[in-house]
Amino acid sequence: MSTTVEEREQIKYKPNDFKSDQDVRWCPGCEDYAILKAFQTALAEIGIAREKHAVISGIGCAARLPYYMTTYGFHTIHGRPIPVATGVKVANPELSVWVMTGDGDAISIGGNHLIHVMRRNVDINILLFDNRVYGLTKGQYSPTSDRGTVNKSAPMGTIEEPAEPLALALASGATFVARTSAAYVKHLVELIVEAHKHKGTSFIHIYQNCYVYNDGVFDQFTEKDVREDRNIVLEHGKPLLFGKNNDRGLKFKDGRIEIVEFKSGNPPDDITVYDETNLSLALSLSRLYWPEYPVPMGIFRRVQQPTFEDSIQAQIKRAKEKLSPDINRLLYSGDVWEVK
Ligand SMILES: Cc1ncc(C[n+]2csc(CCOP(=O)(O)OP(=O)(O)O)c2C)c(N)n1
Ligand code: SF4
Repeated sequence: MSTTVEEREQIKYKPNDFKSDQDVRWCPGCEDYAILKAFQTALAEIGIAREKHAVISGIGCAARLPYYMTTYGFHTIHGRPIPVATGVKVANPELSVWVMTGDGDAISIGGNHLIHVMRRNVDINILLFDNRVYGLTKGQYSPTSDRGTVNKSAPMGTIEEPAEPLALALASGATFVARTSAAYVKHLVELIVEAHKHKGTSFIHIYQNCYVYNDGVFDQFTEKDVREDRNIVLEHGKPLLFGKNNDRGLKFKDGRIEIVEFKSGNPPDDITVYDETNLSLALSLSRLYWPEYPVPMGIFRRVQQPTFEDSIQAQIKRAKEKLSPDINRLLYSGDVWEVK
């Protein structure tokens, strides 16, 4: 018996309801599996009908993800998932639109689109799988690779400063910006659910281990025994504290971040309280990195602004009311001539 969308919306989904019949083709040990699992878990929690989601990707290992979902999906071309997703959202604002992209796809060839989607505030959700390497094409360095990375495409080490995706997103005007690691699945699920709730472009930067071509690049701060000392979790309205022994915090003063050490459990009053609407604070935190600083995770920025598709719909409505559309009048207006 067939069911209506409304009836299906009442169904309580389980993560496996979002699993397609396709064989997952990532290498054994790849953290893309963890992101897929987190995404399926989050969509089950979000609970809207499967056909109300569209998952769009470019090309790369990360970009295979739409095949593994029982939602709508489109595996497009390298670097172009964002323009396609923008078109999908503008044409059908009812859809929840997701972009699955790698650091090559989003920051190299697709970097321009990333800037402009954020500036426009299209209500789509972008998950950046950052493994700091081109996985699909067998291990060339990417724009997020650390300076000095040695691999087949840089046998003597890269000589470039890496791009910082979060700083790029913040500077481009993104209204929801977050970071986590594929090693923190529960946190990733929470961020995906929050991204879905946000109206406007949501950007989640995910550190993702490529087991084959760049294994262990994030281990220094994501391994279980060091996490608490080498990460700091940002929470709106809460002081910036970290450390297994609850004995360190961050102070934001005169545009700079300072680490403050204190007696366990006794933070001084001048530890900065996180404010997800403070752009300068978010930008300063986006540049912190281990070993000088703990690596920040969580929601860096969340603000409400008009979305691109709402503004388009409003403008179409105003134009219709004001201009009483007439296609013939349009075609024969201005510089029109007949070729005989
Ligand atoms: C126009 C174009 N240029 C280059 C390529 C080759 N290519 C395919 S995937 C890729 C990079 C993949 O890296 P990333 O986006 O970081 O994803 P990952 O495979 O690491 O998940 C490149 C350069 C292509 N398919 N199309
Ligand atoms: S090449 Fe790397 S990113 Fe691609 S599937 Fe294999 S482990 Fe994952």
